[in-house]
Amino acid sequence: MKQFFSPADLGDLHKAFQEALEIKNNRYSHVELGRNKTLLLIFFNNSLRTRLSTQKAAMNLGMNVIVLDVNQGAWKLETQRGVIMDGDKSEHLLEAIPVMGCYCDLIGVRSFAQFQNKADDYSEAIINQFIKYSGRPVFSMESATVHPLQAFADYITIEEHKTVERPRVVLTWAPHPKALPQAVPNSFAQWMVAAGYEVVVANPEGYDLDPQFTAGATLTHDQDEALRGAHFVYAKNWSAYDDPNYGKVLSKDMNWTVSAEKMALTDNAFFMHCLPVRRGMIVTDDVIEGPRSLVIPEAANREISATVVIKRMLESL
Ligand code: AN0
Ligand code: CP
Repeated sequence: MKQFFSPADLGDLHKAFQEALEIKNNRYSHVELGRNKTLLLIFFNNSLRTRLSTQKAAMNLGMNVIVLDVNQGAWKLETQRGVIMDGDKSEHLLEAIPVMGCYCDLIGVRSFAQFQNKADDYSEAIINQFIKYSGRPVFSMESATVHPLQAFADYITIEEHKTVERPRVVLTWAPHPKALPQAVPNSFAQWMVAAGYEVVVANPEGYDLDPQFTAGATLTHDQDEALRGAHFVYAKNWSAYDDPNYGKVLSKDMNWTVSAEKMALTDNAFFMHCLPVRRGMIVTDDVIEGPRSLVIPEAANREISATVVIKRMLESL
């Protein structure tokens, strides 16, 4: 595997789940695979889970790991070509990327949508430059439009907890004070459809996601209707995708907060969220702390999804 963005990169998802279970059972079983190999993790944005779980995954595989927080200690990077660099940016991404590629065998990149130019964001302009100019296999650690390590961990978590063959999995928008990317919901919808589940996406008007990611899901603006009969409820905020409001916050409607009353509409559903989560906005304390909350198992499975992905990349070096 040379790159990791979508479920198609993993091939058969059920096989990937079996591989994940084997790794979870013995996470050091491939500790020789990464000997004398180096993983470089580049963060343009903050992270707790991705930073820790991806480092741990690489250590499970015997790799060396270098972590670079681009905005803390590195030179400020220009990302646009053709500009006169007379401002505060000392180095261009087009030199920085091949230099970084010299020091490692694999690269993970976190670079959120910038909400300045939708075409740049949706063409994954930043991470595609890493693919083009680093000479190394590259995986997304949440790039502009996708968060596949999260969606793979969520898929593993649902397979572990489902009690029916084809669960009803509901992705619901919930309110948040700041503009957030569409990457997590895009990938979640895409992976859950690929897994063959009954997928419902519920959001207020104006918050419809890019149809390329929701194809195969049922779309609704009625959260209560979506929640009826749900086996898994996945809450997430995202900003508007449609023009002319791309990247904007259009609503903070607290009627969309996932509460015990909302969960009572479901078929005793599990509650899921990728974290970090804002309590009282996205979800109430009782729901996230309750016995049906899977937020910690999801986070734990980030180590497992990352181990499978890095293992597959090492195998194809
Ligand atoms: C980010 C997002 O919504 O994409 C990261 C989630 C994994 N969340 C925040 O910035 C709060
Ligand atoms: N879920 C997730 O990716 O969290 P971080 O932003 O903390 O890495």
